[in-house]
Amino acid sequence: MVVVFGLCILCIIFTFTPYTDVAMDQLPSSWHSKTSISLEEEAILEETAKERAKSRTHLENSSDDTSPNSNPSTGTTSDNMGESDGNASQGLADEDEFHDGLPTTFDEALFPESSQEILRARIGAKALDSYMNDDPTAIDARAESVAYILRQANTAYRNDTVYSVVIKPKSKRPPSGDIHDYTSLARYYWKNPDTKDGLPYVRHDGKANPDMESVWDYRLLRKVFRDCYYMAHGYFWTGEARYAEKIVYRVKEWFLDEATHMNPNLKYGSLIFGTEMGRAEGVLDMFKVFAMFDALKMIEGSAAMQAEPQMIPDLQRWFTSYLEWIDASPEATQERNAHNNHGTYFTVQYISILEFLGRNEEATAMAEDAKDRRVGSQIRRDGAQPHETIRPVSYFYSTFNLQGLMLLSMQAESHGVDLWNHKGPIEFKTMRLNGLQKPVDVEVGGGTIEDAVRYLADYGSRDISEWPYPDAGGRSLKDVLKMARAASLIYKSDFWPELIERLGDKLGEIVAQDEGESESDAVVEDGEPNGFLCELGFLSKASLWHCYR
Ligand SMILES: *[C@@H]1O[C@H](CO)[C@@H](O)[C@H](O)[C@H]1NC(C)=O
Ligand SMILES: *[C@@H]1O[C@H](CO)[C@@H](O)[C@H](O)[C@H]1NC(C)=O
Ligand SMILES: CC(=O)N[C@H]1CO[C@H](CO)[C@@H](O)[C@@H]1O
Repeated sequence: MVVVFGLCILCIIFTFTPYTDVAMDQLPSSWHSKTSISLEEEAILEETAKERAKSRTHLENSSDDTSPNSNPSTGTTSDNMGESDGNASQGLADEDEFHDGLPTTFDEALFPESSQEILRARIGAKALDSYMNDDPTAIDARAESVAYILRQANTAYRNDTVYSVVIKPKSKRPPSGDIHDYTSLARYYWKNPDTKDGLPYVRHDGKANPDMESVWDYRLLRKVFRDCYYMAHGYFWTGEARYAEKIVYRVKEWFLDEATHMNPNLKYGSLIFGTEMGRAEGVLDMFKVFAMFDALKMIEGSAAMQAEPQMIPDLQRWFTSYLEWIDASPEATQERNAHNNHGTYFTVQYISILEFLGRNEEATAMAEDAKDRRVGSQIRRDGAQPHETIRPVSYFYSTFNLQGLMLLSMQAESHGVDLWNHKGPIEFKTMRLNGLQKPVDVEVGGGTIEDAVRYLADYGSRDISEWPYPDAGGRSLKDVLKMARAASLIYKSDFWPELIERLGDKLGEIVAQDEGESESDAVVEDGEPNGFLCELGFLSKASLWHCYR
């Protein structure tokens, strides 16, 4: 009953998108598609919109460590959902003013012997040597990446505010009345002007309700993951023990402490006030939990972890209950059954939790199942991803989904399952996004992840008007470049160097246009520069960590 009601609320959300599949000519020239996106996706979209402005800031100021404009105490959360790669000013802090002696740059002398051994063991001494020595930019890339992560880690370390679901206002408690229940609000829903209590909320497309800002559960959940990930890297690259201590503190605060813990469910994820349950899309809120698991693995040997022998078992109990909730929840089941990025990230999330729980056989089975369910069914032989290109924001979601498929392939690889080279059978799938519009037959299958990366990289390097699908969103070419570089490491095909260069040039052109002047070194990544950490993660076959983004 509840589910049906939830679905009907979703049914109201339509956009009419003319659709022409120029590449394969399979679809009718026009049809209706529903836009139903999660907080995660909305946040990413806003991030892209800001990307141009941000990359400009990076260019101007990223190498300038002495900007008088910096304000480290406020610089950390001006990002949209605690999730963007940050306000450039946060990197410009005059670190000295803190007098806390946290490291700020990569220092060979501080690079722990134990970390060096781990790198050699997980990547292979020979492979690591050739990665670091064959590319003349690798040493600089390492320095740049570590400086970046230390800025993130230091900001995270210094933040002493409470991260917890219990800080939301009383008036924004979910229908259960339990403040420990995680609650995130659907972005475009407003108080109903026609009812006394304003319920149920009604949708105003494209107009975000500022009320959302009063509930920080989503923002803080993601911040826990992000902070832990970067502090763990801080620990790994510098040996600074305080980062590990703070990770333990944050994990206990968010998941375990009596007063501040979150209950193990996302019942009220992406909630529309006035309805009883959250939406399936809310399940996506948790997918970056893999970054926290990576962090816990990276600080395993720290004194802070050894001082808390109960933490991991307690956290495992938490995630065991959480999976029980997922398995029983109709919303989560709807998410599991999604054919697009929602399904991809559902599997990413579920496998990372199984791994954390040591349930490796189930993780392997799920990875095996992902061959056709996630990879085969989503990539066409030309490399397009039909389940994303049918959406109004097509290039961007193709990118987002492919990032998920690459994460998934990394996970699968560590269980001995090869998704990288998997191709699904070529077949026609009847697609209908919300079960209401006329279904259409679309060709799917026949392409690998490499084909999909190549497809996006190639179109990314060309003029935006050449993209054969309607597209109401932007492009995140930096993310595509990162994927292309990773793909070149994984597949080693001949065409990659040229394509990466072409894409890099295109990105440089865009940045230079924005600058109003030409800049030869204009290819600057938002976030962790050059994907250095990401590439090491791929080289280690996920035994070190996963790409954060
Ligand atoms: C700490 O994090 C919270 C939550 O994101 C934020 O509101 C606050 O401004 C941060 N404090 C500092 C000092 O960065
Ligand atoms: C960075 O943060 C500061 C302080 O919160 C803000 O004034 C500034 O506009 C932000 N800059 C960018 C580029 O977002
Ligand atoms: C875009 C931006 O933040 N630019 C700043 C870079 O740093 C100088 C000072 O070093 C500022 O004047 C700019 O406003």
